[in-house]
Amino acid sequence: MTGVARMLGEIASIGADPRGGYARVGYGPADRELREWFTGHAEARGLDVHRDRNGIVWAWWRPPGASGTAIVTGSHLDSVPGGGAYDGPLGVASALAAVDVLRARGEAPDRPLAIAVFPEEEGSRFGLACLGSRLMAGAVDPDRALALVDREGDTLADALRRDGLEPGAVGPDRAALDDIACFVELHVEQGRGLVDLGQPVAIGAAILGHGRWRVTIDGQGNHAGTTLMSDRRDPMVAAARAVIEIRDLARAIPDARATVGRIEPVPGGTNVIASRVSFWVDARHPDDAVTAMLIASVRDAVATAAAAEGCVATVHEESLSPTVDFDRSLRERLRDALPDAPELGTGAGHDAGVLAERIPTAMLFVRNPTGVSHSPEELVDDADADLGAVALADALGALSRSV
Ligand code: HGY
Ligand code: MN
Ligand code: MN
Repeated sequence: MTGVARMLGEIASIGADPRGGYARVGYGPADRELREWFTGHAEARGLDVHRDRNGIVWAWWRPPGASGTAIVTGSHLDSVPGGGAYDGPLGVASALAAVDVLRARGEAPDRPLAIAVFPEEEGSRFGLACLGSRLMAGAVDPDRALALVDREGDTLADALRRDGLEPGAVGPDRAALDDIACFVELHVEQGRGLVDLGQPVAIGAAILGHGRWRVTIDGQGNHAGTTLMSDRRDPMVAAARAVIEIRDLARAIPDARATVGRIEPVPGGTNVIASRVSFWVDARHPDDAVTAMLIASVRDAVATAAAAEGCVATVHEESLSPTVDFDRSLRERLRDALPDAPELGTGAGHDAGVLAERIPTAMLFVRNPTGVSHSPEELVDDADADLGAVALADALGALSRSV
């Protein structure tokens, strides 16, 4: 028993979503509680904990004599609305457990080892996925990030200030990146690959390129009872038409995915024809050129659907991440350390994908018996959680000796 299940049990009641699952948005109260939980565990292990100017929490293990650039592991603690218990927290708890496993073996890394907890990985609050790692890696303009607005009208700058951080200090952290030899993130598998392979742990091969676009359709708000059908310019109808068309466009492209999981009418009254409808498109494909082509078709489909209802549409890109192939030599080292682990790609984005642009990164995936994620049904069996933590310890131990 590595204690991963017990640690996850300790946070099971934090940030519960009344609709099921969790709603742990970045820089919010649940996030703070989870950070305190992590800090307590890290400090109980004698790790040196600090939070950097981008809101990333670092817990350092610097054994006597350890030198050189660091081996870093970790993940995130925030969730999507209605998210599962493992997406993010499994990687953080497994990192703590991996330190315990190495110590129980009497192994101390030859290099400094850190556990990093990245804020707002899901982008559920400010719309930009992997916000903390993007700020660190210089993958988002700090001023653009600070101006991002959540559903309550708070900017990221407001949230940072309220969370004890200085908005003007966020931005690329070249010194921190230069101090890292490699980053290995353990994550619940968000699919059925390992179930089908009958294996508990996989090595990450690649991350599907993905982006998010906000579609806004403006029409004429009016009374549901006094407005004849022939006199309407209803953005809800245009949006409904567009959503079906977007689904059909993605269906027609092998390996493409397009999802509309969020739609917001204004004002949203039962007896009111909406004046505006916004919805968000999440589109993904292994080939970035195909993703670009898909979203160009989406723009056309949205314009056509809007025009058919006498409405006007705009499409705004909120985030775009290229397909990432994880570092080949790092994957080779992981294969040496974990010879039984298959290699799997993933359609889910991760901080490791953002950091891969700046430092060697890799991932480990742990079997999810339901294959479901971003849902309360996401699951990892306790025995597989232990196997994942031991695999992470094996990997970190090997990397601290060979990188
Ligand atoms: O959306 C994703 O792919 C990731 O879970 N943030
Ligand atoms: Mn996720
Ligand atoms: Mn995740």
